[in-house]
Amino acid sequence: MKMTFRWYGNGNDSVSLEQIKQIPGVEGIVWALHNEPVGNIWPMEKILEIQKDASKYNLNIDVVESVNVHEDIKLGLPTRDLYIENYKKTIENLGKVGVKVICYNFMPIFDWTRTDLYKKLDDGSTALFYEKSKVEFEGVNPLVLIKEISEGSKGYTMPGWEPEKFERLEKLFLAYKNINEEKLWENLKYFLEQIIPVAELNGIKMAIHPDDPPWSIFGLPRIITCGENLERLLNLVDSKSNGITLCSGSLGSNPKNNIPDIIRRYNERIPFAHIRNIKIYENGDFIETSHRSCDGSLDITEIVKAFNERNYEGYIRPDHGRHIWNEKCRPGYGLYDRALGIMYILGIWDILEKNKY
Ligand code: DNO
Repeated sequence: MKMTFRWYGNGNDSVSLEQIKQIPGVEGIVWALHNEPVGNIWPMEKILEIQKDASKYNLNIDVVESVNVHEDIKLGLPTRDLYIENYKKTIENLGKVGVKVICYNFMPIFDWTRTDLYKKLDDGSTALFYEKSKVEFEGVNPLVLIKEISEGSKGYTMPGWEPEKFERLEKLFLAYKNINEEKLWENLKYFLEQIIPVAELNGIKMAIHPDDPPWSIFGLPRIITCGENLERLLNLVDSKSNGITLCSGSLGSNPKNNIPDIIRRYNERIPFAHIRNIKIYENGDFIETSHRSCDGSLDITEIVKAFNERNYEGYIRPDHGRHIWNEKCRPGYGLYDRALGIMYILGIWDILEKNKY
């Protein structure tokens, strides 16, 4: 297992590379060109800048999260071919600096969705929270809800919540009226059939991120939601470069998803994993907790064990953390709780390794 830490870039993150370097076990950053508009070719100069920054601290840049997929590709519009060509060129550029994994998602319009970014936990810390009744009722106005949530982000930008997308929200919703789950599968297949050979040639594994939460919201289709659909994804293009980002917290918010089982089954096609815990309430609401198993509903020990049993050699990162010790940071992406998460994951891993011999 190779430990990594998500970093948003100089001037765009409350956490510095120097701090990341001092977290035990971290070998690389998980990065992206966050200011590059979706659909553009990522310029070589900007990629090289990140490489230069990271190499000062001897951190690798093997994992990119995310090269986002333009909505026209997900919608299957005629303009998709242009954006797919651009995507291929970005893959080639990333291959030139030795990137090994590209995380992406295929969620229509919205990436990860929460209703409260600073919900108080019993210990006084705050964390990301999803309240079903705020999202899942007839007549919900996504525009109002999303505006309200982003305004509550205390000025930090959030990955997948690019403001320019929300200016086109009404038009996008109209366009998705013609897209059901099967059509979305078709559009994903079309995309993968073109980009996977390019990824193969460049030594890169594409790793799709599960939908978060893993069910339809605002009437939009969502397909990367469960073990069965992950298998369907893997079979769309049978290549080691067509893989999964195993995100425990995203898949895990549906209690029917057995995460250790999914890991044991597909580990060879999981080049990258996000590990975090969530506490699911009886009514289906959920909140992100510390990584520790007993603090949430997911058995993180069992999840790490499943990776360990398979001698997992892919990349792992702790996922969202709580906001603790008065840290001022991007929602879910502070230093302290994610660093604690790393120590917990590595602690479990080390014991399991020791017990092997
Ligand atoms: C949120 C993240 C997601 C994730 C994308 C991957 O914190 O987990 O935005 O990066 O869905 O494409």
